Amino acid sequence: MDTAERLDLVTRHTTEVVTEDELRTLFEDGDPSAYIGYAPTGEMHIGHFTTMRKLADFLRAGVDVTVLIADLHAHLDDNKSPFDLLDARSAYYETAIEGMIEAAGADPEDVTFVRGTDFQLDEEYTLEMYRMAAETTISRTQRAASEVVRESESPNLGGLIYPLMQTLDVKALDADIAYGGVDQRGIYMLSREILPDHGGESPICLFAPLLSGLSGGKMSASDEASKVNLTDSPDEVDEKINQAYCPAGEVEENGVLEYLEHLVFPVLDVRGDSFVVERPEEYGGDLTYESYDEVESDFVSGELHPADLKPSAASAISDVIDPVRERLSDEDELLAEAYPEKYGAE
Ligand code: TYR
Repeated sequence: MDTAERLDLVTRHTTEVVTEDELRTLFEDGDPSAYIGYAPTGEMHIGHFTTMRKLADFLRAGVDVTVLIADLHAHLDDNKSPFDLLDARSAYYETAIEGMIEAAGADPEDVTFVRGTDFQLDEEYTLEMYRMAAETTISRTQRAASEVVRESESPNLGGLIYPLMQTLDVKALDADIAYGGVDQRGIYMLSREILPDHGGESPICLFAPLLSGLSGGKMSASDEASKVNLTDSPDEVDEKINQAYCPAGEVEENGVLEYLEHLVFPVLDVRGDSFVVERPEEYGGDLTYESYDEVESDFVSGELHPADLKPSAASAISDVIDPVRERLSDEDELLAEAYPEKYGAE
């Protein structure tokens, strides 16, 4: 694969690359490495899968990939995960992420998994964190983390340490590329600014789009109807997609189309499959799509109606998440330990 092809693979379906020139130079110079971090908080859903799917592109483009299970971060962010659940949630995230990588057509064995506590308590790391704390203002740090860390009237100190540690992770993991959802932008822009003063290099950043919620607007962790969970049964997926905001001809905030564009088509592409919309003969019969753009253009022109799109989209989404669902269905105990309130014994 030449540099142009590798770059193409790595940057497709992203919202922003900071900067394209740096990325090109990196690929021309040798073997790049990338990392993505996840704080093991709530249950993983299809939004995570969309972001994760790119790891398959990285691997195919010859990029070394590390997944950081940022256990301490999950606690530092307003105690989203209680300290004594960090281990259980980390184990659940690891299993779910392996399932997603596999479902995306790559081998989870090719990815290195690391936990935050494996290295964030090292002396060198800790000392550098104190030095960073001495040199970075509260307002700059708060601004950087505002899209990630939970905000409240009286924020904990943990939310300020959080972005500093995320910055130090880039260096500790020796990553050339920091990859994540575009909500991570503020933090990594801070990293680009301050890491060179702390013995590291500014990371090249690659941001994935955040999917809209199925009810229109943002996806919400607490609104079950706003997203497809990885453990949802085909019937539940059907039901959620059927209820989803998907007005005829409208592309804006249309979660169903976004799922197709950012998850279903990239995965079908790897599997060499096309997307089929089943439609009664009287309405023109089945439609077969090789690319998302064709779907969008038929949807906008009115050739493809939401009532026909939804059931086919639901079954394609179900198909894509099926291997992850399978993997998790054998792991009752993992889920019960990670989320005792929802899955634990009464
Ligand atoms: N901020 C990420 C999230 O929102 C988690 C993360 C933590 C990412 C540490 C990278 C990192 O180094 O889930």
